[in-house]
Amino acid sequence: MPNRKPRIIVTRKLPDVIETRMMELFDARLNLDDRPFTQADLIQAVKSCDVLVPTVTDRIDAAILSQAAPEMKLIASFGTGVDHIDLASARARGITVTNTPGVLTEDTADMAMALLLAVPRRLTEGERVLREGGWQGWSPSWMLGRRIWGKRLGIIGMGRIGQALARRARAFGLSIHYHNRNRVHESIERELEATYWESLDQMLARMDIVSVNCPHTPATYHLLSARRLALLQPHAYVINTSRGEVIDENALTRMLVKGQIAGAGLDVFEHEPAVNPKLLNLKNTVLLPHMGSATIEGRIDMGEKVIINIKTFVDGHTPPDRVIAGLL
Ligand code: 8YV
Repeated sequence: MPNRKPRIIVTRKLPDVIETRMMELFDARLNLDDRPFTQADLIQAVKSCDVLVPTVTDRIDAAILSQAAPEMKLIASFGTGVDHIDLASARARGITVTNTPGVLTEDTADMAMALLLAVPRRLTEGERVLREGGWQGWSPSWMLGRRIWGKRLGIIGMGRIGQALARRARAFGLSIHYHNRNRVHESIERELEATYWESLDQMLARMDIVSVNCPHTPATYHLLSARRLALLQPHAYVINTSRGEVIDENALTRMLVKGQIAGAGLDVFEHEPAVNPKLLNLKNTVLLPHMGSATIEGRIDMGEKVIINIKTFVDGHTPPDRVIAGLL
């Protein structure tokens, strides 16, 4: 790193306290009006900085990385998922990538739990009827949802967020099932009374609610494919707070339209910010605009992690949240 303050470019508006600290520590170029960067803006940025701080809304692909200045040696991403960054190209160009894991676990698990409650209990549907003046008064047979207590929850991806969701779900009387690349430690299984399913197909066929909590990687793209979604029981619900790409959104939508599954709670979509228009008209869906980690505390914690990652890197150490190390 050069013998001057590192030049960092931050692509989106971050909490004031984070931006102030960044200005003190670094030669920081901020995005105060929060206008998303275009591809041309990103190319301009990688040509002129030492460190890029992107978010999930910036697609850092090979074409952009090929324009990076030789000094640009770190992408300190603001967020946990790194599927918006071409990691192989970054590594090959000697660019290290860091993320911000851990600090948004509880917030995201809260959102998954909120969706898990909201869809079967028809929360947003009831609220909409009331606001639109359509409530005729209480009735024993109206607005009936499905009970949460006693149902089977299948968690796909038993990492930090999956486990945090499992803890919440247990308190609501759900039994915990999971599928993961690797079986988690038996002490965790014991604590959560969690049943491991090596076969995702077999788990899907037996769950009442399925929650996606794995990252989007080449291996998990459309993990819930049309074929797998068809294994779900007609009364099953699907929750996704991870990445839209893990589910074949068109196939899911078709099944929801035809009533082949009971409902879905989605905080993420395959082509954000676009949402399959057919989903918008469905009553049995709760749709949120990628709000899983959207708390003030979470955003500040994420910003602090970005700062620590940059600081340790420019000081010549291994950053705590290194996803990949540049090869050169
Ligand atoms: C963040 C997320 O808001 O961290 C992640 O992976 O999905 C979000 O909760 C976003 O990624 C910030 O870049």
